Amino acid sequence: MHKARQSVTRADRDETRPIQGRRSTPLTRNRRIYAALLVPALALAVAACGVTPQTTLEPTTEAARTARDLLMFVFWAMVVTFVLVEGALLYCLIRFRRRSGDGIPAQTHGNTPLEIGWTIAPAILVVVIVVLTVPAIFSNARAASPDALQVRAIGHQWWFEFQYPDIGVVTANELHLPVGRDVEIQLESNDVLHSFWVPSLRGKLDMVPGRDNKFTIKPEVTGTFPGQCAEFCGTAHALMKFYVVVETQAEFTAWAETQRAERVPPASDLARQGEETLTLGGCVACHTIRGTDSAGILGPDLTHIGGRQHIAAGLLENTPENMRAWLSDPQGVKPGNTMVIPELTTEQLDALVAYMQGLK
Ligand code: HEC
Ligand SMILES: [Cu+2]
Repeated sequence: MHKARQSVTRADRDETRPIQGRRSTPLTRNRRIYAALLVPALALAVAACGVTPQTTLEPTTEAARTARDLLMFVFWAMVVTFVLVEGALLYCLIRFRRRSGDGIPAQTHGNTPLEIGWTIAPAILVVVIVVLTVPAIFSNARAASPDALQVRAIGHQWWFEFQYPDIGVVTANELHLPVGRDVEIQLESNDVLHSFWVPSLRGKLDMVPGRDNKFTIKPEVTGTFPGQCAEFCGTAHALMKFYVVVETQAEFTAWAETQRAERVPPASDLARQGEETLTLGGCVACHTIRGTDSAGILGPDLTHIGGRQHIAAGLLENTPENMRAWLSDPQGVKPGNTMVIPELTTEQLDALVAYMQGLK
């Protein structure tokens, strides 16, 4: 059985040999050059985008710094190991290469000091990594201070719900936090596995249905930090993003005050028409807009959607054009998402867009 398989492989290899041996034509050579250039070009493009990049290398909290420092230690240890090992290899290849006239070299078997050396050296390195990692794990898992702000973050296919039980706020896809205060985030899921990840604030942690996962974040600088679901959760997983807005205590208090209130009543006839369309368009079945008949819980709370920077879980900036695009064709904008609505007329779209923008 084993033998048979081997002979097949050898036959295959023989067949492909003439093809592999062919000289590369100018065309394939050019292609290879393009392919080689593509990698740095892509890296540049990736590096160029994003004002506050979604990267673990720019930590803004103690927890994120601890993780970055560990990463850098392991990285440099790896670089040194690589250079030493590859250097030794290259040295041996060149220094001891076969020269013309050389006979068969002296045959040796094993070298006890060398073997002990290259077993102990990596073992020491691993021990050092463990000694650095264990305290980092404990410090990252520290309990929140008793006055910590409590947040429930709930993963839905494919958006994030945020509840602040102590201050009576419910919102989605944009988590506001005050700077300089412990926040205890309780991670939950409404359906499947998700993962909460804001690289500049701390490492990821899974949102597991029926399981009580939580961690503490203490934001140190104000700003807007991008986050992303980091556990494959279905069709629109890659488009399940969110933002964390870290602001001063005063800004946070004002924001929370606005969020607690019922919706701002429509300020124009067009917007009033928009509110009436909530029933015709079926929005009431899935969305809550406090102060109206809309009390659905399948989609994000829209009571203050007009004040959010993005829509569709961080996918689009919240502009009238994008809101219109979203309401005209939610499946086209975010394939697979669970918002299904009847086709709306131009008048209904105008009215709904005006209404949504007014829900500050
Ligand atoms: C079948 C349930 C359902 C219906 C009906 C529905 N929606 Fe949605 N809606 C959702 C879900 C689920 C999302 C989240 C989509 C995502 O990002 O994956 C959503 C997202 C949105 C968002 C973006 C919210 C955010 O924070 O990103 C807006 C705005 C919105 N819906 C408006 C409407 C309007 C207006 C109607 C009525 C014309 C409507 N929806 C009808 C389920 C629904
Ligand atoms: Cu996901």
